[in-house]
Amino acid sequence: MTDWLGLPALASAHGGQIDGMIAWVHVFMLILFVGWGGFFTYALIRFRRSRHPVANYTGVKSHTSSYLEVGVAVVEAILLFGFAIPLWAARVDSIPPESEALVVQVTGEQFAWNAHYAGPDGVFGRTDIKLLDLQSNPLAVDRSDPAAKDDITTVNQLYLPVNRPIIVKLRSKDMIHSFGVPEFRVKQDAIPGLTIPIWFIPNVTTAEMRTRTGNPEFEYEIACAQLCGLGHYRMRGFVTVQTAEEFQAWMNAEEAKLKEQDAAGPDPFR
Ligand SMILES: [Cu+2]
Repeated sequence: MTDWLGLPALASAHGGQIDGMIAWVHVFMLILFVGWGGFFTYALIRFRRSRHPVANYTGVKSHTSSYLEVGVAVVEAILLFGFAIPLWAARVDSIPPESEALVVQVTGEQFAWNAHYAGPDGVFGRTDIKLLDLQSNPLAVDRSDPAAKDDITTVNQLYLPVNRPIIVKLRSKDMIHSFGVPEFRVKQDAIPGLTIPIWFIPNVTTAEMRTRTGNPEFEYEIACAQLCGLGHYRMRGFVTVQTAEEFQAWMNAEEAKLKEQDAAGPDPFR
């Protein structure tokens, strides 16, 4: 229904409402454009110099234009209070309980996206700034904390299960970045010092999307949507949306890797 907008393929549960809103705004703006354009043309002809050689300072006496302007304001109010604000409220107020969702901490930095999963215990392990190492431990996870032992971290790659609410807790290490995934109709600034939750339900797996778009290399892309420095253009991450089973298999494989590393003892090169 909103195909005519030419938006990126849709892959989240709430995205249809956003597209609907965008469509209404476009339709209304088209009506306004035609209306104002018509009025402008009418005024040019109706008040042409040959018919009105001398300016009339009294101006228009009819109230038609006032009524039209009130009409425009009413439609704008309907768009704002009837569509935009409720939609926004649903995004920022009705966050599902964390017990029903997958919670991922996503931390932006110049110029990468770091993801942190709590692992099977559902508890995010302690982080300690002293342990920060841009190469081996960009999130400064303290593996000596029992809750941190099963935590999974990735760089520029998110794995998400399909049809399950996802809560991304968005943070930034250095400056304002913006987490934008067009197919999910999600975009939120990451601000240093704040943890900002965003939530969505991805409802098309990467594999399905590859079939749908006919592009075997299709990937959901996290584009940094705030100019954040010289490397901004290469600040991109990818999201792989999987079935619940595939996602679990990925988690299990990561957990197995962590156990192996744990058994091998501390590795100074890790
Ligand atoms: Cu950025």
